[in-house]
Amino acid sequence: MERSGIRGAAASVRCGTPNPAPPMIQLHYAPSTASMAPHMLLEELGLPFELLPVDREHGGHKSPAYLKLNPNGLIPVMVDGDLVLYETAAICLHLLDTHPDAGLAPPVGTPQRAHFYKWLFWLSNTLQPALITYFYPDRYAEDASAVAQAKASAEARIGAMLDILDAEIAAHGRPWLLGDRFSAVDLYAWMLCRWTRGFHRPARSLPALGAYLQRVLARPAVQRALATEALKPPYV
Ligand SMILES: N[C@@H](CCC(=O)N[C@@H](CS)C(=O)NCC(=O)O)C(=O)O
Repeated sequence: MERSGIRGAAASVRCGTPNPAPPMIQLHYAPSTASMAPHMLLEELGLPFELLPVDREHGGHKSPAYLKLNPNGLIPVMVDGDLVLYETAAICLHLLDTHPDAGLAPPVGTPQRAHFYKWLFWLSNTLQPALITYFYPDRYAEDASAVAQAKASAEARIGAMLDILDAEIAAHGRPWLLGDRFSAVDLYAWMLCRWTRGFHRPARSLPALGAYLQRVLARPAVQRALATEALKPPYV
């Protein structure tokens, strides 16, 4: 599935010398999974890219061909020329590093950049694993009651993490997680908050966090990614 061949992938010729365009970035993805963050980021960056659907239903992410790209058998994987990269946060950082002028992360070496790292790591190594426990509790417990307990305890821990996000946004009173500057952590946070939409106390129900999620949702790049992934409301 080619998503954005429409945007400038053609080779150009100058003074008779072929000047082939660089290969298009490819993102191995499945709708509503962790591939959403790099997908939305690619849209924000306005880059040409190709989405390659992974057939999750039939274990496409565990196939020998996919395991060569990511031996963990997890989605997403990004291919950028010779670079094959897994881990969602690493993919986002690579896209930001290669497109510094887009301004989707604060400048390196600044306190704002340090907070950007803090949130990116917190989201990917604290909130995201707790969500994985919630969605796959049977991987963490054996019998039915222990599985139910693992799920309930994950939901409670995630609730406390959502409170931290809500408190941060309420405390600074600015539109985005870092304050006045929209950045890639907003996309990452939105993706993870979206996954709580079936919770007893979803992210959208928290006052400051709920309004923030609507601001991220309103971004045209986010809308384009949702449409491409054929997702249906409620989006968050
Ligand atoms: N740490 C990995 C986690 C990725 C991950 O958990 N992907 C999920 C989809 S959201 C997946 O592929 N799950 C399939 C499975 O666990 O078998 C990352 O951030 O890329």
